[in-house]
Amino acid sequence: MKKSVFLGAMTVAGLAAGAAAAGTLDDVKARGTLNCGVTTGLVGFAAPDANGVWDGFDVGVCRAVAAAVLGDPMAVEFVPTTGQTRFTALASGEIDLLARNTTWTFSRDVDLKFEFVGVNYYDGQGFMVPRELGVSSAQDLDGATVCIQTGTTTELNLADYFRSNDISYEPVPIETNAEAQQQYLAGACDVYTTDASGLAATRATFENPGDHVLLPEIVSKEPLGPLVRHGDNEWADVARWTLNALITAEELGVTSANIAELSAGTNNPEINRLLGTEGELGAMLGLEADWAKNALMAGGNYGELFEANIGESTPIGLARGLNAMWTEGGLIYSPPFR
Ligand SMILES: N[C@@H](CCC(=O)N[C@@H](CS)C(=O)NCC(=O)O)C(=O)O
Repeated sequence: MKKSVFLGAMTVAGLAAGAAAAGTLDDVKARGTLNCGVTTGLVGFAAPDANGVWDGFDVGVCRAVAAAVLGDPMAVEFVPTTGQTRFTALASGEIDLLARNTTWTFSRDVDLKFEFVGVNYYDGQGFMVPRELGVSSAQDLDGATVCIQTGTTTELNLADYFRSNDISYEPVPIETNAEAQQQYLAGACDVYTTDASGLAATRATFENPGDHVLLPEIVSKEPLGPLVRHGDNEWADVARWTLNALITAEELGVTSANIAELSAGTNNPEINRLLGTEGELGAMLGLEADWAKNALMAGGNYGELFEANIGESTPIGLARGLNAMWTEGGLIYSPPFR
């Protein structure tokens, strides 16, 4: 009797520790699919295409991880999440990985107990207004109504910015980007504020993007990256080094076009370790030797993913800026593959 009570308590403690204790890497392998939390839809970052297939820069992270672990970039169950629901989805084990323009902050790490495995987009918060308002600076927004997504850093930064500049505003709280877009275009708010990349992505879907301006002020740091649960270290390693593989591949010039040729072996030892023809990096992660090759074949290296989904040749038109490689004056940098 005593023993069964003790075992019962153990089970509850085990559950409370979440899926992390069991090891998400094993769970994903056993399930054969990756449950990846994304946005409810933000074109360029994560949205279903005309055929209902999820596509985008954050989706590319999910597909790379699925390819690294399961050898199949399509073995992903996409779970749409809002600013509010994303953290519960991850904490409860409903998703294995959250790849949803989520800002790495102190409290999300330390208090909510998540582990950010890197940064895939260095961003900052901006403001969009209709051109006809004639506003040219955020300083001119005194008294404005502002559409803002709840459960986001945006909400907190907005309060900080207006307070420290001694200007007032009226928040119009909304749940999703689609709703924000609708409300903003209907004139329910004068201003839409969110991550600058999100503003560019949203504006690109407008009928007349030129009727809307992004104000020059960037009022925060928003390092956006994928995250997992605390204490799930092997799984965190897989996600972290998959992202690092995409970054290192760009640095080393490994692309979709040459990867088949390079994975036959090269005279560059780091390329060989990355692509699994030398060393045991895959086995150290609990994966096949060609894990990074599979991840790269899913959508190309970091720069290819950027250009194809959100880069200057897309309607979203984002410059690399801070997201250029460190060798090009940006912040994108991976530790070495050795
Ligand atoms: N980076 C901020 C904001 C993230 C956020 O919610 N961004 C919006 C606008 S870019 C979004 O992704 N919306 C997509 C959706 O509603 O599903 C955070 O982590 O709190």
